[in-house]
Amino acid sequence: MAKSILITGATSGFGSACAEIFACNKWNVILTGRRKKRLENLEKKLGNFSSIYTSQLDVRNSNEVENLITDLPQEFRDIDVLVNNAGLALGLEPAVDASLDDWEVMVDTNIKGVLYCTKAVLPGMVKRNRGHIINVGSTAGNWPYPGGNVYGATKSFVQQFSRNLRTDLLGTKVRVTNIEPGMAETEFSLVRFKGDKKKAEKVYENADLLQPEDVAEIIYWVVNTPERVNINTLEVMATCQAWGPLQVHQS
Ligand code: NDP
Ligand code: 8X3
Repeated sequence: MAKSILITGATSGFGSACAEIFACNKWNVILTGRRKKRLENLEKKLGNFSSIYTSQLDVRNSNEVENLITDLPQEFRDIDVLVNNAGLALGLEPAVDASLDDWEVMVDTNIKGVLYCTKAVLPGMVKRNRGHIINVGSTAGNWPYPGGNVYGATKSFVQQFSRNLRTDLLGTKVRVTNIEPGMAETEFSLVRFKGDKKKAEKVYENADLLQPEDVAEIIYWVVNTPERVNINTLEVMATCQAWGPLQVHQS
């Protein structure tokens, strides 16, 4: 029987690339996101390779998440892998100038969304004594940068939540991995800069950054390691990215 994967934020970037690689490898794929048209297009594209189920939902809405799980058709019901990928950064201003509304959206999506999806899927995994939760963290959860204030902090939450989940799941065969990519060329910056295409393109200019399919391939590999292997965290950067020096303010 084909395995089943639920991907949040499948309408773009990492999520969409994950949908493609798992569908091409004959997994039953559950695709979610807010943009319905994109879900429909993906279903058309990937439906030739495997069974696809789409659901338009906002991960910030716990009822929508619960209903998705309750209403799944039989062939998708036993979820083997959950990819908690839906997420975003809004703004790059220093904390003093940042918008509180933006902070709340990031907390609600990147933290609460991960919690709602995990809580909805975990009981089935524990009952079946199999499954894998892949959380999409970020280098921003490990390394601070100016303007990364709340976005980075949400990803630190995801990292520690992933570790704590592992400790709670000890004795079961349910695995948990936090994937921590560095800068990657997706719609991430377009969203961060609220549709300002020029600003977004500037971030990726003249740099050979991570591509969505790079991250999807890593996730596919992590999931397909033997069941006895748990990759706890996997941090990955483009070769063209590295840390900077610590800053000193000299007056
Ligand atoms: P994209 O903007 O390309 O994709 C983000 C996805 O998240 C979209 O499919 C979007 O779908 C979905 N999403 C956002 N908010 C919600 C919501 N409230 N409910 C449901 N779905 C939502 O960015 P990436 O692919 O880059 O981002 C994917 C993940 O990777 C995020 O968690 C991000 O923080 C993380 N990340 C990104 C990096 C990068 O440099 N690109 C590096 C490290 C981590 P829709 O709008 O249709 O709802
Ligand atoms: C996205 C990577 O460095 O833009 O998580 O925050 S970064």
